[in-house]
Amino acid sequence: MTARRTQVAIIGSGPAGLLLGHLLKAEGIDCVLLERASRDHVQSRIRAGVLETVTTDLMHRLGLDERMNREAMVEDGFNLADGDQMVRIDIKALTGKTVVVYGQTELTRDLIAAAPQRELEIVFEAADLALHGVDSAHPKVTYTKDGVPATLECDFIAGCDGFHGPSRRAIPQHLAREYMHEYPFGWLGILADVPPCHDELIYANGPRGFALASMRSPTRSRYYIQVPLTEKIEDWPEDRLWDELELRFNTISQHGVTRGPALEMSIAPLRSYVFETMHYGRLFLAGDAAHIVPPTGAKGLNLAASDVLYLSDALIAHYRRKDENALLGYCDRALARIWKSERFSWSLTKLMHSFPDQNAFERQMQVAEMDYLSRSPAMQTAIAENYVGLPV
Ligand code: FAS
Ligand code: PHB
Repeated sequence: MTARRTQVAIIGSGPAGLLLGHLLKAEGIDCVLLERASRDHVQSRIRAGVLETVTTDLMHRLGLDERMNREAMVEDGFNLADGDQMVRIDIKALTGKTVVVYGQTELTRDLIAAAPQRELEIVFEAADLALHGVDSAHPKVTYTKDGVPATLECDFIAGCDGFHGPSRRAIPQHLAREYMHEYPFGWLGILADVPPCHDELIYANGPRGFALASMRSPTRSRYYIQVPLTEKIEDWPEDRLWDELELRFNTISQHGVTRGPALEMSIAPLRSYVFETMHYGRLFLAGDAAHIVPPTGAKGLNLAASDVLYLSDALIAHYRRKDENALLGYCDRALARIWKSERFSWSLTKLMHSFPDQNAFERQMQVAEMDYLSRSPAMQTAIAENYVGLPV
């Protein structure tokens, strides 16, 4: 059993773990990332696509934004449609801010590629990981690497291991509160090297349900439609999905849908989830380990970024100035922004999806809200300021 020491043991090398690792290393704080999956698997996952300023600012602060600045698409607006009625939300005019389209896959690749030269150690394929002594002064993490047991002793553990990771379970149930809201549908997504049907994102609702036209580049598109939770990927031959997408977007988009072979197709369930507390002893949770939002508001990755901005601030204050207040204040500071993003993601999901048990009145509420939105600069501003990301 090899035992070694670091200051902060970070579990998980998704966006939360990687950004935190780089932020701490940049301040001379020692840390090691322990990741269950292989490097290839982590780098091949297709997830987020829209980045708020909080995330792009962190990449800029780390000096890791060169490729993002070269390849990302800056979006001044996005669109909400109900049937053939489409409202453009001019986020640039309404907030002075923009968002960028740059795949989480690319962001993850940039952060992993920069790790060696920044001496940020990432242990991939760290199996059988377990947390110990999180409520003591000497926490540690045990795991096996290539079948060899190992121990990482540390001052703090950052649980950045996503919704299905072990960190959250290390917090005694009686000290925590869970909030869960599950939606009666999932998102079927497809990624293909075809030009986007519109120059900006379109979120579309209608009699056939929700659909999203997004992109990764001028030649790579990402589409989603809502599907019942009972549906399997086998139920969706590619042509059936392209037929559906043409029905949804050909009448409202600038260019119409171009078909092409799928690079990836997957179904993701939709849920809203918050785990309170994000701090227990020497353990701190960040990102999807503590909260999930439905992807409708494009908030998941960006909330992971704001969490690690707050957590890195607190750890730097601890190591630099022996200031314990920031660590004690981390949870409230993060949750304040998390709950507002949960509300926005939930309300946009309610507005833009058709619910199986929806009655005529509820449907009329969606139609009336869209009509009000199309005429109200105040309502558009409220949506715009949430979409670009609330202040950190
Ligand atoms: P992650 O889940 O990304 O990373 C956790 C890491 O921990 C993983 O690498 C995992 O392998 C590792 N891990 C787990 N258990 C472990 C163990 N026992 N030991 C070691 N490591 C372990 N968000 C947006 O902001 N915009 C979008 O457009 C958007 N679209 C999305 C579309 C889909 C289909 C999905 C599913 C999500 C989307 N999201 C979006 C949300 C998504 O981006 C997440 O919020 C983001 O990945 C959260 O990052 P992390 O908290 O780092 O968690
Ligand atoms: C995506 O491009 O994957 C994407 C964009 C916006 C969302 C969700 C997903 O709200």
